[in-house]
Amino acid sequence: LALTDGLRKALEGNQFSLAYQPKVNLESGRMFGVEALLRWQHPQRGNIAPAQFIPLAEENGLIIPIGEWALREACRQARAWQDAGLPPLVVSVNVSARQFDDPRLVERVAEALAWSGLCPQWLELELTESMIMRDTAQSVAKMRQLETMGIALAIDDFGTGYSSLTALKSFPISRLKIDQSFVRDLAGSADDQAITCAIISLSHQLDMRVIAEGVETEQQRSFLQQHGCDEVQGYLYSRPVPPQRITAMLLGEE
Ligand code: G
Ligand code: G
Ligand code: MN
Ligand code: NA
Repeated sequence: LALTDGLRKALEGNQFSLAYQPKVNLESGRMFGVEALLRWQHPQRGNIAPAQFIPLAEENGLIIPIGEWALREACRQARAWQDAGLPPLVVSVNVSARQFDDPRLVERVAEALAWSGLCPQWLELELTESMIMRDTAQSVAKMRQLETMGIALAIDDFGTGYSSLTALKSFPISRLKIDQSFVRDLAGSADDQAITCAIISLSHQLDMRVIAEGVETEQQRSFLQQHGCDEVQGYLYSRPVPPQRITAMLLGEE
């Protein structure tokens, strides 16, 4: 209850920020994008993890204004990097089920782009299987609207939900994100290796790119590269960091 109360005040109190985690192309070794991840600095309790407050915000609907703030802030930051003359990055923003169901989602995304001046080709939304598989016809319609605007769509945590492969084919998705649970024991688990290779193959068969999350070791990276994975994200490259650190990376300072 206390936490919910705090959440209500957090937006006006400027207690949210975004951390950014690099996404790296395995062929070129270059950072091509970043995932924006919410951070909440509570005045008394300090940092509160998204795993704690996002479910709460989903429940009480505060995820709508909080998610809108995150979307706008990520677009603003991506445009600011471009205005500083840095190589453009695709910025990925997580969308939760309640946000996806919001009838105003498409309008809010369009507004965030217009407000920030970011071209749609530099924005990607990360959706989950569960949220788009519930009502596939309606999801396709909504995703087509977003695609028509020119933004990219990815499926997050892929392999952990139930995807109908028939539905998957009909969605305008440009990227699958292999869930980190399959990457964790990649070096030692034949099952996880098989699943990972299957997801890579499925992605390419469906003309999508594929990124692995939670890559922490050189062994994992090398397996993924050898098996044709396009991109990686994880502590091996960088933890989620404040935007200034991304700026420094783009400048080649770190
Ligand atoms: O940053 P961390 O690794 O702890 O993220 C935990 C979870 O919080 C992830 O599942 C992520 O998708 C979710 N999350 C992080 N930032 C956002 C956000 O801006 N909006 C939504 N809806 N979820 C987010
Ligand atoms: O659900 P989603 O994929 O949006 O959330 C990503 C989460 O994974 C964030 O909480 C982020 O901090 C975390 N994360 C990112 N890279 C790694 C990694 O290499 N290892 C681990 N254990 N977690 C990671
Ligand atoms: Mn994500
Ligand atoms: Na994920």
